[in-house]
Amino acid sequence: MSTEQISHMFKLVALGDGAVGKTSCIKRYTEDSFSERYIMTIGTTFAVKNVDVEMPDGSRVSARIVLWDLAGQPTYNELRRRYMAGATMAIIVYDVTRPQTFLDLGEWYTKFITVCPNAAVSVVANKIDRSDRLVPPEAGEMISNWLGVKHYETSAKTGENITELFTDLVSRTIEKQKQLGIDSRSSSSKPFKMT
Ligand SMILES: Nc1nc2c(ncn2[C@@H]2O[C@H](COP(=O)(O)OP(=O)(O)O)[C@@H](O)[C@H]2O)c(=O)[nH]1
Ligand SMILES: [Mg+2]
Repeated sequence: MSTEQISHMFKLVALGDGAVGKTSCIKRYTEDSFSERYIMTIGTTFAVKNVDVEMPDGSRVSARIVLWDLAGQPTYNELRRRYMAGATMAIIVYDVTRPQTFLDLGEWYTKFITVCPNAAVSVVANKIDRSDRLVPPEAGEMISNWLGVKHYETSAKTGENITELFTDLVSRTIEKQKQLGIDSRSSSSKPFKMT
């Protein structure tokens, strides 16, 4: 896909507790790779992915997603707010083997939606390949109904549902921006802008 054909540009942020698999989901999606080792990188890293999505009306749209991955858990509200600012979509990830990461979802959601009220959000139950799963699928369904967001069950390790998760977010973002009357074509959006 050449740059000229990209019609939309979006910023995505990955949220959720430490070690739930945020970096792994992004790596699986952008590089189709996975590492068992847990590497805590310092600062914010970016990945870029061009996608071609089919919209509900059958039309095809090309978009570029800039995926923001914040290493570590920001203690300062201001840093977290800057990281989230301008995002049109977010994944809020939890680890199905650690219930506490599920319990923390609501707080992540509130923090994000306060900064980006119009963004498309998906809650992600990650590590479903593991046999020591503790959080059942019903719990994820419940919270997604409660928050009014979509819910995906994924494994960054096997790649299950990873592409579906991101592709769906892009088409929902395009729909949402259309409804809001926002021109999200690349000439007018600034996914690298820090406020
Ligand atoms: N079994 C399994 N392990 C995973 C999965 N996703 C991430 N991990 C592992 O969980 C650890 C933390 O992953 P990472 O992506 O760095 O988490 P982050 O801190 O949220 O970015 C690493 O050891 C990964 O290999 C998954 O879907 N399945
Ligand atoms: Mg990470």
